[in-house]
Amino acid sequence: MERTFLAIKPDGVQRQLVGDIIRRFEAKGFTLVGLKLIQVSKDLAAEHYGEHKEKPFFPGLVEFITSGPVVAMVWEGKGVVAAARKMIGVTNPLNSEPGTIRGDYGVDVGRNIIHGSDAVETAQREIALWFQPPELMSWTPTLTSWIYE
Ligand code: D4T
Repeated sequence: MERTFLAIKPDGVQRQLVGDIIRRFEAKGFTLVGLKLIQVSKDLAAEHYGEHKEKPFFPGLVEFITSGPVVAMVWEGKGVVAAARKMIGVTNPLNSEPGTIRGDYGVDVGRNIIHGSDAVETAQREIALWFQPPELMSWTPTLTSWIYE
């Protein structure tokens, strides 16, 4: 079963959106298999956002992501990587559709509330970066047969 990595950024935690965000993914039918509240180190932030190292917004991005608690999560389900990106919205919250997380709650690109892996391979890399294998649970919700045919 496919897995994705999601992280509620410090703005989402400060704005008390954790419960709402988790509720959306639970209600959709996806399964939570990893969850922790962490203070992100500069090293982890730089590694996670390595592809943006040369971008002008990189220092501010690292500063922001390390500025307070982050909720790191792994979610499992059919097509969860692409579905989560749709539920999150596009990078700039002002361009995100209402009904998406960023579309409902965000304004600025540097305060876009949540991260979601952009592809299955990226998800695998990010899950390995943020979680140790024993921190991930493999379990079958009793609702499964009401979500999958
Ligand atoms: P993340 O990776 O946080 O889920 O965001 P996206 O996948 O939607 O977007 P991204 O990788 O292009 O950007 C990573 C991160 O950088 C911030 N950012 C981005 C910023 O502060 N200023 C900018 O101009 C851009 C393009 C927001 C998300």
